[in-house]
Amino acid sequence: MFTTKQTDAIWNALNGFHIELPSWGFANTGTRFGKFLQPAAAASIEEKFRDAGEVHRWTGVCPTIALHVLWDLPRGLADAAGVEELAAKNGVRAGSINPNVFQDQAYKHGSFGNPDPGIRQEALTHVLSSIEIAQRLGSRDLSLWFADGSNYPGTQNVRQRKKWFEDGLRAVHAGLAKGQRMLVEYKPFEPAFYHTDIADWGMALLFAQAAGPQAKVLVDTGHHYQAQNIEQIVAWLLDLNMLGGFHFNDRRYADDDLTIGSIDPYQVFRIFHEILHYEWETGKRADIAYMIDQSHNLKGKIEAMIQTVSTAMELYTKAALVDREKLARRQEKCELVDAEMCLKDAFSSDVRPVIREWSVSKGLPPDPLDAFRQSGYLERITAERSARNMASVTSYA
Ligand code: AFD
Ligand code: MN
Ligand code: MN
Repeated sequence: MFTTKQTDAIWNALNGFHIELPSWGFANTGTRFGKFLQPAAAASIEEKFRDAGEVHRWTGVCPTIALHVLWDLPRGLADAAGVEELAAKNGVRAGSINPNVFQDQAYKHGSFGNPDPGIRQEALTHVLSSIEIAQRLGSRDLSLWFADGSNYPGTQNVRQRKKWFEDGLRAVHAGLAKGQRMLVEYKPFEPAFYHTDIADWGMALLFAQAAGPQAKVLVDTGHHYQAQNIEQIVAWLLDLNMLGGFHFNDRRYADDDLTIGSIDPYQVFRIFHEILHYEWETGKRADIAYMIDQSHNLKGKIEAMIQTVSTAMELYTKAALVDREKLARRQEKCELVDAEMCLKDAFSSDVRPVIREWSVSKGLPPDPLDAFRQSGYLERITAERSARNMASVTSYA
């Protein structure tokens, strides 16, 4: 059983915990080998808001939904008014705004890093229009991911592209309103397979610092080489006040976009621990956007999202159980096993009963997944959407 101090730590952690849902996590997605369509998948921003509202209704910690400009607001600013209505109707607000400079044919050789100045300008114009949408929707964060890179040695001038990115990101920063942030995301490879222009946390950090004080780094947990120590990167960015937020997912091999904690829950726990230890040591709340960036290709979209949110709550509250005074003393004295046990004791605690108590105290169900399954919502949207969703499926005999 937990002491009062431990129970309070869990409750305090939950009272301040929010995690943002990705609109694209409710729609049919796939791999480069194709998509397996789901009868109940969302196919419009209306349906994505509705499904996100369902996840927030049962979990209570997902008040915002990240939007992808081209996919969710194809008419740009003209679609913003509709988004506000959807937010009011479904109880979730627009969260971070994701420009899309990686799908259009024009971006075949890159966006901000494209040798063609006209295409670099086209990409910048799109990102600046995304800032306008963010301002219109009251979204603080612009979430920037670039697929830019090259596939073969010698095909692009890496240093020149670095300069073009510095210019482009500086121009984006100049377009930000007061209080807005631009989060620069890095990724070592995919879709580029020889070099990616923003390939690691160091490049993202330097680009963000060059762009201006409202630029921060976005850590996508799937965007690291297998052996990388992500929590060490998190600790450095915290210390530099350059950690803007996360795209959470899990991975076995690469950017697999699996549900949080499905492969390595201890790694997510260690990331949360670094953040909570920073807050304990500094007395400052880390101003971090916790966001999900997953692609539920095969799992049911809404079930997978509820599972993800519940897992994030568990790992975050486990990290809140670390006895920080004891840990600090043991680290100073290099009492290695005892120091490590401060983390392992917290990680091995079953926080689910206390989370259930907290949920019930907030008028939420003790088991959000069960509540969702009992609600009949999945049956209703399947009846509404399956004919449309499965119409394009042709079975191969
Ligand atoms: C893909 C990219 C990157 C980006 C996300 C949403 O790898 O993580 O943040 O799409 O645009 O997962
Ligand atoms: Mn991401
Ligand atoms: Mn990714």
